[in-house]
Amino acid sequence: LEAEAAAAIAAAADAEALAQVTQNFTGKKGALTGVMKQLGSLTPEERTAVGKAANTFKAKLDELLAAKEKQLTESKFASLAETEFLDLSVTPPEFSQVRGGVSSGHTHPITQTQRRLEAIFTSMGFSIVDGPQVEDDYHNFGALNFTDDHPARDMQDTFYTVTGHLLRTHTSTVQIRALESMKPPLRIIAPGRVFRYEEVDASHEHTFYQMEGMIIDRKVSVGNLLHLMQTLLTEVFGREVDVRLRPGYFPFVEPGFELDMKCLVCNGAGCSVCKHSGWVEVLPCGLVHPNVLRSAGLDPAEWQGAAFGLGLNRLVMMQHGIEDIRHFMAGKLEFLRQF
Ligand code: FA5
Repeated sequence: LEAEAAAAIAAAADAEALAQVTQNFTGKKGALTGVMKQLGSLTPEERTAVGKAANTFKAKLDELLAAKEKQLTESKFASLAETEFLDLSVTPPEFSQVRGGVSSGHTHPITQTQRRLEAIFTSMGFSIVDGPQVEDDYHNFGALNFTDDHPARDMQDTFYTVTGHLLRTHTSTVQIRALESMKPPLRIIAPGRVFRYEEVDASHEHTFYQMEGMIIDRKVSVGNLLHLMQTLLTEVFGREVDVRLRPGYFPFVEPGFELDMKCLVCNGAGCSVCKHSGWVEVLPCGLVHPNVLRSAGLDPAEWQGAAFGLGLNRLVMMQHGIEDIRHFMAGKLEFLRQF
């Protein structure tokens, strides 16, 4: 029996074959099991002798099985190493098509436009300032002349945290932060991420980007504001674009305006981005409200301000003819590689 077992084990080519061999000897109907079953019908002396022999055989069998199993595992890994090793010096075919074989990443289309705008505004003497994304009611609303029961609070549906803070709904919070930390005259831009509890569709995201701009000086007019916005749009589009200016209401500006752009996704013909109106809201703006200046400790008789709040996602959509705002955060390389 021992020679038979040794031959069967040696012949087993893989783990399944080895399991079968084990079964053949020690399974329910196995050869060794058969021997053990007969022990009861033997004389006590025979039983001792056969029992002992059976135990020795079992020990030998286990030893052979274990050795074979080890050998099979080792040779399996050896062949895996042959067939499945990774040559890290090889350029994957998918990437070799990009930029002549060298794959390099690039910034997100929103970041690209943001950086261009930062360059043009810093060249005009603006500083880039930042503010927290988790804000308090005072910086998002109170200091911006929204009273507690102001209906305009509902214009921007807000995510609140359990600690009573909120996710800023606009970059206008940074107007207040800048007024707290800088001395006028000042010129700032504040690009950044904002959040609204919003039903998502082709032109609305819950998480999007704005770029705030503000100038505070002794004499600031609507003319200054229009010039700034014209510069901004010409820089991004490289040509004059069709815009329309309407009165707009925001508690922190007086007067306030909405600047709309002719929709460049459909060329004004009507699509889901412009809600079939042919126009897209991109640049609300106005002169800083005296109450905002006062709450920052500035005398409105001495200081004036102008501010705008650019919707960066929508601007970039107009720039590249992007038909759905959801592409920006979808993380799809097919989309991102186009820019
Ligand atoms: C504001 O957020 C004001 N803080 C803007 C402002 C600043 C006015 C300074 C006056 C002075 P509004 O809620 O309209 O305004 O948003 C500004 C822009 O952000 C919109 O024109 C639009 O382009 C963009 N926007 C608003 N909601 C969304 C959204 N859910 N998804 C994508 N873009 C949005």
